[in-house]
Amino acid sequence: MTGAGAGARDDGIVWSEEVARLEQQAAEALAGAKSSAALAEAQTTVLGKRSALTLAHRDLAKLDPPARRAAGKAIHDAQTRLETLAFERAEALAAVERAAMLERDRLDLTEVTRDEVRSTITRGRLHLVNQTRRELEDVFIGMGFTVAEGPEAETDWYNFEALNIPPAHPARSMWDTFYLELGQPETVVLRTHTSPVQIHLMEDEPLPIHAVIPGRCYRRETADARHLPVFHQMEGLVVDRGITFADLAGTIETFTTAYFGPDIHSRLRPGYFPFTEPSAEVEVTCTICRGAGCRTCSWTGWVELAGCGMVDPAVFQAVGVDPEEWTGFAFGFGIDRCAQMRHVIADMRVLTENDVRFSRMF
Ligand code: FA5
Repeated sequence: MTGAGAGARDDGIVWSEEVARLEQQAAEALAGAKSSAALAEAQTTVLGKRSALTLAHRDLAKLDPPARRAAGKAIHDAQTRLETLAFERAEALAAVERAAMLERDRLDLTEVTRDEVRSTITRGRLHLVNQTRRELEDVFIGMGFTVAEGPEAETDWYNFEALNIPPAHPARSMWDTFYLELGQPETVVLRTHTSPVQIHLMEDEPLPIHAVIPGRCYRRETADARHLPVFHQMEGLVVDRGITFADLAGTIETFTTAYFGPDIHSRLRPGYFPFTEPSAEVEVTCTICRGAGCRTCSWTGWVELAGCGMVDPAVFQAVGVDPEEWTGFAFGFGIDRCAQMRHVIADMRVLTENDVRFSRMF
């Protein structure tokens, strides 16, 4: 037995004695381990690839077939018994260690004064995105808007078709969509934006409408400094008589000044959305680099906060609103994006990490 230092022998009795001796040594090493870490080490030594018992297998080739079988079985049985022993020892040690940990972590409140408790326990708070959603709601409520909600799972009709995006319309590629396995294939989606709630409101509510709709949206997108696959938008919809683009521009300007303060530079750029005409994008100077260009703003100096525009007559027709009598505007702000620019957060992904050191900053 090379591993056991016994040399090549074919004497079955010597083999079984040697295996018994190795098993005894190994069992003592396992039983003597005082912690889970020490046990893991002992297991590697006595049962691992380089253990004496494993190496003993190598010498079996030198034995006669009957002696080889007997010795092989003796080694295998010894290893099985040692594995059981190691398992039982691991359970016993884990129980002792768990009990010690509980004892260590136990709070003895009888020894803590009320002031000490106050100084160690901090109050929880809303996540920054929820704080921002509430702040945006407050600004719009102050401007005369009501707050509405809508479903996160939508049919294709609400998310796309009623918004003037028929099947196979090229604009569908603007939104990488998660489809749910419900009904006919590709008929139910996780909403890609809050705009379908415009349709629900026009179907369900009497006109005029002045509403904002906060909510979660989903897109098959890889997260990066400005994008998350699950994010939040604040939709706005105004339908009334005599509404013009000037009302939209004034509303956006009032909102950005109220939320970001008078020093922020914002602008409207021409944009395209199938459900608004004309359409625009709302941008602000990147607060990370103050317009100089950085990774967050893709070196443009500007960050897009929202899409907006005048409600397209095709959308009014889809819900039976007379476009001769009513006009309106709509917008969709990214809530996470607003929080990012307002609080100068270089990478939006921190919003999903739930690191309390970050949460405590707000
Ligand atoms: C839309 O979703 C349109 N529904 C907006 C709209 C509403 C236009 C009403 C006209 C009328 P867009 O895909 O550009 O448009 O998204 C609007 C805003 O949501 C963006 O400006 C950005 O602030 C935010 N946003 C979009 N995708 C993400 C994302 N993956 N992660 C975080 N924020 C996002």
